[in-house]
Amino acid sequence: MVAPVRPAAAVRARSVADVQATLRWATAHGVPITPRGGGTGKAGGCVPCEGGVVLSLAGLDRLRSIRPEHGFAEVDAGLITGTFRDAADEARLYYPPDPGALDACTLGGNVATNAGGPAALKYGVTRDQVLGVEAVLADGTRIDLGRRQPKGVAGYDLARLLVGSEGTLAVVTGIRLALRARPASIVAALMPFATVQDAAQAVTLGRRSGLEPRALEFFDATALRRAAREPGFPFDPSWGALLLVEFDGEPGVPEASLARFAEGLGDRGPLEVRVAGDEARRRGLWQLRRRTSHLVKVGAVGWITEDVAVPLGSVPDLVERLPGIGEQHGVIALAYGHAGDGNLHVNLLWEDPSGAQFAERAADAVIAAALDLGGTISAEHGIGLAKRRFLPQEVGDRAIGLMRGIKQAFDPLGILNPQKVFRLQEPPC
Ligand code: 2HG
Ligand code: ZN
Repeated sequence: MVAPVRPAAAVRARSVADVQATLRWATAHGVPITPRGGGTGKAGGCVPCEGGVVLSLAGLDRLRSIRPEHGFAEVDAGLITGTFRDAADEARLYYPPDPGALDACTLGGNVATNAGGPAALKYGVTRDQVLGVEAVLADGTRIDLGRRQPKGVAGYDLARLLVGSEGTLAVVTGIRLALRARPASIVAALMPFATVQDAAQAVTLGRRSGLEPRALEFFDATALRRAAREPGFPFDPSWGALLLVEFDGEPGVPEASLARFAEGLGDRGPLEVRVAGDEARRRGLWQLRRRTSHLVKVGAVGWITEDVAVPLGSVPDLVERLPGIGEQHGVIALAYGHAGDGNLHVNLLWEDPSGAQFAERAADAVIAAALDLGGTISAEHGIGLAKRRFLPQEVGDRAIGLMRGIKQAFDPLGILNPQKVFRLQEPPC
C-alpha cells in the first residue's frame, strides 16, 4: 500500500501556459513535479513521494472540439472521462474506454496509465483511441505529437509512448481522441455457472468461437457473496461464479450473439441466461459492476488490489490458484474483472488488523502466479509506486535500462514524477 505524502506546494493549472511556467520554474530550481488528474489512480502514480510540487491538471477541463467529419475530438487533459463520453454520445458518437472511476477520473489520467475498463475487450484501451497529444516537456516547451487521421507512420510514435508513461516523460495537457459511431443496439446478460472453472472456461471458449463480445466480466463466488450483501446485487448460493456478457451491433445481432455464446458452451454452459430486458436494467447491471470494487471491501480493515492479466487460456489456471494463495497467507482472496481480456482484479482482504503482515506475501504470490502463466503485473492500473518492485521481474533489467535511457532523453534532470514506474536512484522513496 502507498502511504499519503504532503507536497511542499500545489499548483492548479488553468491553462497550458500555467503548466509551461510551472515546468520552466521547476527546471530552473530542480524541483520535482508530480502531475495529478482526478487522483483516482490505484498504483500511487500521483503521490508526491519526493515532495516538491503537485501540478493539478483538473482545472484544464475544456472539451476543445468534436470533429465528426474527421472522426476525432480534441480535449483538455483534465476533462472528466464520463463527461466526455456523454458529450460524444450527444453527438451520436462513441468513446469506448470506461474505467471504474468514470465520473471522477480525467482523460489525462487515463492517458497516463493507459486505462481500460470493460469495453476495452472489443474496442481497445486508451492508447488505441489516442491519435495525438499536446504535452509540455520538463523545460517548459510545448509540443504536439501524433496524427489527425487514422494512418501515419512518420518517425517513432512518441504520442503513444507518452500513453502509459505515468507523467514521467512529459505533462500531457491536451489529447486528440478517435471517436466511433455509436453502436445501434447493446444487450447485456448475466450468466451464472455451477463452478468457477466452468465460468473461466467459458471466457476462453467464448472468445474462440469467433464472436466479439463487447464486455466479458467475471465474478468468483467470494466476490459475489460479499457484493451481494448490497440489496439488488444478483446472487444465488448455487452459483459458483458469474459472467456479465455484453454484445453490440445492428438490432437483433446482440441477442443472436448472446444465444450463440451460451449454446456454444455445451454441457459446461451457464445455469441460466438472464438478459437485461431494457436499457434501464442494463445500466443498472453496470452500476452494480462499477460498485463491485467498493462492495467487496465492505467489512475489511485493509486490502491490496491487483490488476494482473494472463493469456486467455490460462484464466482457469489463475482462478484455480487463488483460494490456495488466500489460505496459505491467511487473507481473503477473491477475483472479479475483465476476464475476456485475461485481466482479473484479485483483491486480497483482511478483516483483522493482524492480516496486514501477511498480505504483501499474498500479493507476491499472486504476481508470481501471473508471471508464471506468462502474464503481466498490471493490465490497466499502471505501475506507479505500488507495483514498482515487481516491474523488473516482468520486463527484465535490460528493458528497465532502455526505459531509463528514454526517461533521461525526455527529462534529463529527473524532475517529472520521479521514482515512479522504476527507481531513478537509491535510496528510493
Ligand atoms: C474495476 O474494474 C476497477 O472495478 C477497480 O479497475 C478494480 O479496485 C479494483 O480492484
Ligand atoms: Zn478494472
